[in-house]
Amino acid sequence: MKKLVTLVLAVAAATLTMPASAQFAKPEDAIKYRKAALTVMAAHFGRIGAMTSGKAPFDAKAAAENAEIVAAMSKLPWAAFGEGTDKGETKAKPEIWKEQAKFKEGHEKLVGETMKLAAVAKTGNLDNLKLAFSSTAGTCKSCHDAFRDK
Ligand code: ASC
Repeated sequence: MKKLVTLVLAVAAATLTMPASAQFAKPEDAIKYRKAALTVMAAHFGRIGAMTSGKAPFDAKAAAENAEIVAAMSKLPWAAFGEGTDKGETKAKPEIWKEQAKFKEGHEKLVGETMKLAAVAKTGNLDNLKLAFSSTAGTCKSCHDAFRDK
C-alpha cells in the first residue's frame, strides 16, 4: 500500500512538472481540453454575471459555488497552450507563442482575479461582487483582445 501511494505521488509529481505538451497525446487533445476548461469557466462566470447584472435574482450561496468553480477552472487552460497547439480548430492567435511573458502575465492575473472573486462571493456582499465580477471580466477581455481571433 505504501509503495502504491509512493508510486501515485511520484506519477502525480512527474505529471505536474512535465512539459505541458507531454500531458496530451495529440495537439488536438490539448486544444479540446483548453476549450472545454474555458467553456466550463465561462458558463459558471456567466451565472454570476446574470446575478450581478440583475438578470437573475442574487443567490449568495449559488454565487459562491459558481465562483469556486471559476477559480478552480481558471488554473487549467494554460498548460494546454504548448508548442504545436497553435494550428487546428482554434481561435488562438500566434501572439500567444510569440509573447509568452505577456500571455503568462495575463493568465496569472486571471487566476488572482478569480481567487478574489471567490473570496468576495463568500462574503455575500452583492456590491463587492459586482466590482470583482467586472474586474475579472476586464481581465478576460484584455487577453481575448490580444490573443484570441474574433
Ligand atoms: C464572460 C465570458 C467571457 C468574458 C468576456 C469579458 O462572461 O464568457 O469570455 O466574460 O466576455 O469581456
